[in-house]
Amino acid sequence: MRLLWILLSLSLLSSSVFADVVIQGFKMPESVAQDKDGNIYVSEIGERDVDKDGKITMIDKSGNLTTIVDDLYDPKGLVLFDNKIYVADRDVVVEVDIENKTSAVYAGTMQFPRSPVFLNDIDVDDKGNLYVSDSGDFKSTGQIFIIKTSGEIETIFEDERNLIKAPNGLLLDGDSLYVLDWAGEFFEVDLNKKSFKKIAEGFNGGDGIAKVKDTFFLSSWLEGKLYKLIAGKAELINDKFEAAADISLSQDNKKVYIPDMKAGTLTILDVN
Ligand SMILES: [Ca+2]
Ligand SMILES: [Ca+2]
Repeated sequence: MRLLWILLSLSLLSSSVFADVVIQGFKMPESVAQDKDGNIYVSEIGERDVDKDGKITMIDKSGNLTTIVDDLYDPKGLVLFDNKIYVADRDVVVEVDIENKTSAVYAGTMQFPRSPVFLNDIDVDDKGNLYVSDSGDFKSTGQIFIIKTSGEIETIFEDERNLIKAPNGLLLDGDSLYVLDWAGEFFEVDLNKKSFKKIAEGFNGGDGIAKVKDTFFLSSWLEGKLYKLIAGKAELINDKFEAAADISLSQDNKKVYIPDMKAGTLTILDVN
């Protein structure tokens, strides 16, 4: 796998027109993020509902793979902040110290105002407050929490009409929090007004969100698809995945990383 990645990297450098780079060998990869130095971190669930086989794997710039921690349950969404990784792991948020390769519970189940069932995606603001989605029963019991730097955890707004059923993908952009619902709808939450509106729909089994300027990339886990969304209009750009999970952008905004949970791969797609 390591050699394959290096070969692909070399071919990438030598060619301006290239196919997607696919890195193989992950066990149920769910989420991905790149740090400022170019290292890529992937969460791997391992076997579902099996504890202590969940991992965070680092891919460095040379293509070497290193296990950062391997004692997690079913890790999903991850985000980087201040040299640490925050990862949604079932009903807790775990803090991973990259340097020391250790993990510790950062937000425990009982700290949440309502017990989370299926914590899924996570994002962070510039102060270190974490936003985390709970997909609940994947039908109608989802919630979105903020974990403040003080340790206090709150639901971010009351969705009395239950319009957001099973929030999965989250993306923070200024005062907006974008939410991709497993039920297929895409929402923008105004964090100041604590109100939200629907931007688009039709992403059944929606999972990850990435954003470059006014262009969104949205994945459907159920349909194995990647969409581009501009001004509310969706365009299918790839339907070859088995289960396109929680996508993210490269630091230079030129590539989208797509973990395929069923295929066990990470695809690097040039979107420049
Ligand atoms: Ca597991
Ligand atoms: Ca997800």
